Amino acid sequence: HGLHVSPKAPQDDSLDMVASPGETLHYSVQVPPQQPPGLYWYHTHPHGESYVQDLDGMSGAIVVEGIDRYVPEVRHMRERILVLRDLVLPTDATERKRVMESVAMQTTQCGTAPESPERAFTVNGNLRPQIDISPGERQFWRIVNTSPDRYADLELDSESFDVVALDGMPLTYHDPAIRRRSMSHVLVPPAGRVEAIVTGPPADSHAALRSRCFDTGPAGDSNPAMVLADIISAQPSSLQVRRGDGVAPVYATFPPTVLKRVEASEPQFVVTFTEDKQGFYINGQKFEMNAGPMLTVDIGSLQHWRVMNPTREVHPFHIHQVHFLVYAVGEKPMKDPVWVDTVNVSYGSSVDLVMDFTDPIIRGMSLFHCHLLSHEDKGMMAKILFR
Ligand SMILES: [Cu+2]
Repeated sequence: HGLHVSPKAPQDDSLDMVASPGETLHYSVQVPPQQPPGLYWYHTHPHGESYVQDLDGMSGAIVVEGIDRYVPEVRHMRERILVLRDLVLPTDATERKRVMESVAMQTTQCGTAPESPERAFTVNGNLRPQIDISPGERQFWRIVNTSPDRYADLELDSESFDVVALDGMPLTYHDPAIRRRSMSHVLVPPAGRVEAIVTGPPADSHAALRSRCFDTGPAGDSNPAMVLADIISAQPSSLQVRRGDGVAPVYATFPPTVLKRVEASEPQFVVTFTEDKQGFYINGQKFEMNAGPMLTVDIGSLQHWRVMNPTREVHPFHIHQVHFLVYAVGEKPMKDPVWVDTVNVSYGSSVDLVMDFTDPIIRGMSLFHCHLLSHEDKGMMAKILFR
């Protein structure tokens, strides 16, 4: 997920490489030198089964090394990889209450979603683990939300996240003037990642990593606030400072005039998410395994896309093989545009994107879809041919 690699077998082919029971698949993925270094992940992608397989845990984190070329200070920090997964709440009422209480799950209605919660987040497989950090210590946290459909609106009690990368993309990668961004909370949609520097709270304070209530809309699933982990004051640990590899960082800057021209142009393609009792659709079409591509794009271009969500619930938009710049929400310009590979599209709203189709490595048949995997399974996906 998120790698700028070929969509052709035996690489990132999500269409034809499906292992039947007893079968073995052999992948050989060539990650290019220009891949932005950061946190990525992998998960199975069989249309119709993606949701249950991801929920069952068929996924894992991938680190593309080299982020310290862009943010050298992380060489001096303890690094943690935090994989968020789901624990399905027990059906037994007493057990269910016990689990909900153990993570201090919000019991009042969260947002406009009327249903009661079904899951709790785990961190590296544990419900509400403890994370050690000494007062004032700075640690480098790399967090991936592998949930098939839960949003993690992450927050620290004590302070802000010093964000250095989103979706594997260092903030500085497209703009050397930006190094880090202080954020009081970070919305990590299903499949999203955040990499941030976190500072240890004072010794006498109780602090936690939390997920805030996120409003998924009147037709959405309940996504209540809960504690993900307790942050425990610990003695400073001895740390071996990692050495850099001596490779200079590469930047991929687009001239501001070029980006502005694309942003100001009419959308070259509009993605509209819709749903009804029979299924989920992109531009009125339900995904068909044997159908041709919904569109073909020629490699070498930046394109303005708009993603519209007229439904009554949120949908996270994702496209394979590329990152895109999110620069407007509800057709209003964003103060701090971000390069990501997965973006939430709020209900009754839209996002405007600059798609980066410049890298010839992505040639082949690819996919874009809603990353609520039950929606993808029920048709909210389409093919795109990179030519
Ligand atoms: Cu969706």
